[in-house]
Amino acid sequence: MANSECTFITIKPDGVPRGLIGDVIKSFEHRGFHLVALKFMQASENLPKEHYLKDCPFYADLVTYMHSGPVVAMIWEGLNVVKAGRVMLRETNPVDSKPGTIRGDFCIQVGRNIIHSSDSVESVENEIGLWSLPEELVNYKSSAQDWILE
Ligand code: IDP
Ligand code: MG
Repeated sequence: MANSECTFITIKPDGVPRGLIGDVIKSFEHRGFHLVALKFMQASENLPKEHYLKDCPFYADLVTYMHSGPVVAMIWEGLNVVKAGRVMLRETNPVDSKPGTIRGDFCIQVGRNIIHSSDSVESVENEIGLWSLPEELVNYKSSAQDWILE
């Protein structure tokens, strides 16, 4: 069912000390998405190594960045949430992201772009498995959903 589509969102290690956890969560909450798992954690070096593709030129820096401090790993559920999440983040390089988007409002450099969002429905399952999020899943009904979807 499209309403139960999930995406994997991570507030990266720069987003945590910059005090952006609440703003990111607020964006998804206010949009009408449903939080179903949340974990505040320190990633091992291995996690970003497996998460990202080895062939990119900035791979080593990316791996270091992604385990340089705690992250907030989450699963958000809702209608078309994968696509909507990408639109809310906007471009990988914040300089190309308009104000009003998460990256357009909260960061300026591609190597410190504060947030990850799954880029396709196909990648969500792999990513949440890798980050051990399925064990954090909480199944509950929010009465707000009756007012968010017809
Ligand atoms: P995405 O996060 O928007 O899906 P990807 O192309 O999947 O972007 O790249 C993964 C992450 O790698 C980016 O979010 C960013 O942290 C980092 N990254 C991408 N391009 C560059 C770059 O040119 N220099 C440094 N880091 C980069
Ligand atoms: Mg990506």
